[in-house]
Amino acid sequence: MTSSIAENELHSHFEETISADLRVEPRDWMPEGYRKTLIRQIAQHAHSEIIGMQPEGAWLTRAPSLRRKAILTAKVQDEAGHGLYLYSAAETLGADRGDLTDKLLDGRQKYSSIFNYPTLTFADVGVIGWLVDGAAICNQVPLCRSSFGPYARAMIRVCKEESFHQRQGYELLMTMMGGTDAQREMVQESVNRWWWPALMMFGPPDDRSPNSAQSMKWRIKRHTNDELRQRFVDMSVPQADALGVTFPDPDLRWNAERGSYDFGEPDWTEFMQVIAGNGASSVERIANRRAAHENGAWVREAATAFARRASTKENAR
Ligand code: BYC
Repeated sequence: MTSSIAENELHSHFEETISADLRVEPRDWMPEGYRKTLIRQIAQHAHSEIIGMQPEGAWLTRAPSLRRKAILTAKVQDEAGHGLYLYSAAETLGADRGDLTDKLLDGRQKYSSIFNYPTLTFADVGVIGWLVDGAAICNQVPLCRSSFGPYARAMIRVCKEESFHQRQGYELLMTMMGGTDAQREMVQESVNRWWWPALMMFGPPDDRSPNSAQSMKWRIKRHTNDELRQRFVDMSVPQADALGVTFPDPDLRWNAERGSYDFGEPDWTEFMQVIAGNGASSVERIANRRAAHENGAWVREAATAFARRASTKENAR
């Protein structure tokens, strides 16, 4: 009886915190569903950052100049940093990082669909910066106001860095568009391959998004998948015009009544296939991640041995 009264009070306090638009912090009481949803989303996000190093990382040894190589190295390292902030945010909810990695490797947790496509040309590096980081920013800026404090704070830093990534991608494409016909064709061909997968990053349409309604109530998410997808299309079309490329969508046109662009439907069957682990590069991405994890075992062993020794010394004092 007493405990259920106490539980009700905790619940009301949690609801008041959410409706006053304050932040829930790790030591605060929270419903189990809220904790689980956050761990699911933050882990998926962290895995995406880490797996997301691979498609661009594949071009590090083939960058066309020292300058491009230095820029790309810095970007890929930034993504590793984002993964680390996010795993740390998940740990504040009681998740164990080793366990999250196991779940990624055996397919119990997902990572973003976008990283299951191969990078075939150097133009892909620019297009990923422009469209993939662009979509990530569109999705993540509202997450800076997410109700869970550590996630919201991690997002502020991530978004600053992603904006820089988007600029470098766009600048690379601008340079290529000012080059030869072959370079311009390479950019257009890359845009044609990445446009639809970029739209899929926002998740399934709202009427097929099982988690959105509850996540919006808890203010983990601030906008629905379709709202953010629309925002991204509206933002990207003028950028494509300025660049001199087109998007591969015959239904894309300005709708003056809505004050937004109408656009076609992404291939949701392809999306479901990709998130089920059947994307063109899915097997390779997980195999590389597994190999990196296994090759890093000695580092983890050394680090934990050092931590154990340090704490034994501390206790002996
Ligand atoms: N890919 O009910 P829904 C980046 C799953 S990369 C794979 O709408 P929710 C970057 C979803 O998890 C971007 N799976 O879900 C890095 C759920 O399955 P489970 C990473 C997807 O969570 C390097 C099911 O489909 N960003 O930053 O309400 C270089 C039903 O979906 C996807 C984030 O993760 C997808 N695209 O909404 C450059 C942002 N979409 O978990 C860039 C944070 C949906 O029930 N995450 N699913 O098995 C979010 O905002 C939300 O989790 C989503 C999905 C909008 C992605």
